[in-house]
Amino acid sequence: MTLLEKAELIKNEFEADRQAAIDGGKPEAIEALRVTYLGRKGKVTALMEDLRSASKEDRPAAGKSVNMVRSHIDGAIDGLKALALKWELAAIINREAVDITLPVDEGHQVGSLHPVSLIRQQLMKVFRSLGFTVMDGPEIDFDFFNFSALNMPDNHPARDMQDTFYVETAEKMLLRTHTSNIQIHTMLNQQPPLRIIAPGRVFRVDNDMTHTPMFHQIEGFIVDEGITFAHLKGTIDTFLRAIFGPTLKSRFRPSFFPFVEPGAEFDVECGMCKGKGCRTCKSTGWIEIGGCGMIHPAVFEAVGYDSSRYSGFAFGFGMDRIAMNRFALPDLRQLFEGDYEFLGHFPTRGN
Ligand code: FA5
Repeated sequence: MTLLEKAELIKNEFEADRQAAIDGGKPEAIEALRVTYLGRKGKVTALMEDLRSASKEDRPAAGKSVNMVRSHIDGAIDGLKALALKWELAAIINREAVDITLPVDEGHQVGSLHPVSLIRQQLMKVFRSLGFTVMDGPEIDFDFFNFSALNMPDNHPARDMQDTFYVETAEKMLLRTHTSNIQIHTMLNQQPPLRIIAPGRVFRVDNDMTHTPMFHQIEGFIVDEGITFAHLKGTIDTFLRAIFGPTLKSRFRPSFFPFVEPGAEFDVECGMCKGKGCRTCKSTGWIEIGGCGMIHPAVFEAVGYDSSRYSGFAFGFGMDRIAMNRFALPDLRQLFEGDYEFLGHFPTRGN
């Protein structure tokens, strides 16, 4: 048999073996095939050795044909190796398949929402139904947005009401102490009418039963022609009754914030003692949950609004305080201790 014939025969044998290996579907058959043809003692290797002993005249034609068979088998084996990998992967997936229709293992507990998330979800639902747009703002901000533009220039004594974490940067930056910075960001970017709600994290150097260094506020404000304190009262009344129910006892107290005039603070009856007086409410029977008022003309001037045309109200409420009161928690810090047992008592979903 000539070398050319031998090469042709090996090619045909390979084709038959290849088909058998594919039909068998076993990855190990592919490796065996490679060894049979390309291994040290393989059929193609032997053919290459035969080529060395071919006569000078036969060598070019025989060499061409042997090389063609070799590269054909080489390429085919590479293809088969990729196929073998696919088979292996399919076998693993099959072996480790998860039957999602099986009942949940009794030992697993379903997570619940954090109390503050529950309150935020409920509040957002109410405010969306009242036509408010949700805004966000930076937690690390320039002094200007957190203080100066809110009618608290440098050295204003009201800055001491909110003990601040400063960030060491060339320009004066800080962790925002309240969500009121969003008032300024929004008003500088948009023209009235505005109806905005903005929940977010805020930070202060604070730590006791009703204060934590990180807490959550929800800022709300409306700017339009003809907005009055009655709109503010109506809005607060609506959203608090949605959280606490229609029998909620609450009160407005006159108070001072440089960015509103007049200003007020808002208290609800202490959820722990139902107004009788306890450690949590410092025997007053009330828990302060937020501040509010009519937006000060100086704020409108800082953002370029015409204060003779527009009026507006703003409020900033503590969502942790609302959660504390709603779920009758004696200490606000419980919300941030990550105690799985404690957190597991709350519903798994909001509304
Ligand atoms: C403010 O932060 C004002 N920006 C609110 C405001 C907005 C007034 C718009 C007028 C117009 P105050 O510092 O009182 O106000 O905080 C508001 C609420 O955040 C408090 O009533 C309380 O519910 C909550 N709060 C304040 N400090 C803490 C704290 N350290 N931990 C938890 N809640 C807090």
